[in-house]
Amino acid sequence: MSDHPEQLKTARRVVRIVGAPVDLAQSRRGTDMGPSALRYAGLGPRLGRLGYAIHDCGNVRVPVVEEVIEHETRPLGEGNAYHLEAVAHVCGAIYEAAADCIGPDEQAVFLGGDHSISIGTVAAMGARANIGVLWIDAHADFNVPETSPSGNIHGMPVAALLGQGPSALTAIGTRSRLQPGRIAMIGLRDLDLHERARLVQSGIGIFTMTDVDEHGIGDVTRRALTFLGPVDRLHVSLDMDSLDPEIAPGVGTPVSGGLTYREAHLLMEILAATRQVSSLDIVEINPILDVQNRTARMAVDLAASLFGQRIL
Ligand SMILES: [Mn+2]
Repeated sequence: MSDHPEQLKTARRVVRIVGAPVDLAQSRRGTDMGPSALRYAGLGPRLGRLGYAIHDCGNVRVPVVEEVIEHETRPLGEGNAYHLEAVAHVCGAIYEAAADCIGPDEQAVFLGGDHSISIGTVAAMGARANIGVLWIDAHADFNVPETSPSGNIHGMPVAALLGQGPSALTAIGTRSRLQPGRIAMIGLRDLDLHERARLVQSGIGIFTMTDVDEHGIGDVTRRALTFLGPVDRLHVSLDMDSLDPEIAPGVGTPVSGGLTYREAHLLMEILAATRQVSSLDIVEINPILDVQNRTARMAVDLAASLFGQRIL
């Protein structure tokens, strides 16, 4: 695949990069190194070659877990959510950073970090436009503390964005509460028991790996866009565990049977063709578990496809 700078003939569009080195919301250490892995894999220059003006806003300040534990009075907040106070604080900081750093007509790439960061990123992008969210993930991330088997908040962001779960999380970005009909999930294949029951009744668009097998990723992606209906902008929340672990081994919660390399690129290309994509989260990369930064390099390839790189 070659880059096509001539695709963007109008004034150079701006892409802001915001890093959120968070590993507080899951139990395997290492996702805090995701922003470094993605920058090292050349994310900025790669998007720059597509004709964008790239500005890196740096990282949001995130405490390390040792620091959090030292000051924490209750590790399990509101029943069953580890490091709730610290995660809520960080998500609020991500929300503020997105609001401060990203101009009204600019695009953004948020570098996780575990998937809790999306509580801040989606709320921030939703505050400025009527957005549709594509949640590309092996998991639904739709737990609340009462249903979560682990108490890890990276399994709760979608619920929080819909106003369900601990008030510390649902308070972030309340001005722009997302509706379930504005979220479509693609790639699901591993749901917790009680989460599944909640999800079925939620009104969220659900497209599992079975749908991908049965209808193909092209059809599934178009159905997901139809489900979202008319929106001003699209936010893509890309959990790298949506991909098959064979091609993306550096994630904390790998599940076999994920999207292939070609499926993932076609998904991105179809979304790019809408010309509505305003923002992207790249989350759950764990460089400690990765093989020579393969997962971050894969993510950079996918980001390029989402931001308009095409074969022809
Ligand atoms: Mn996730």
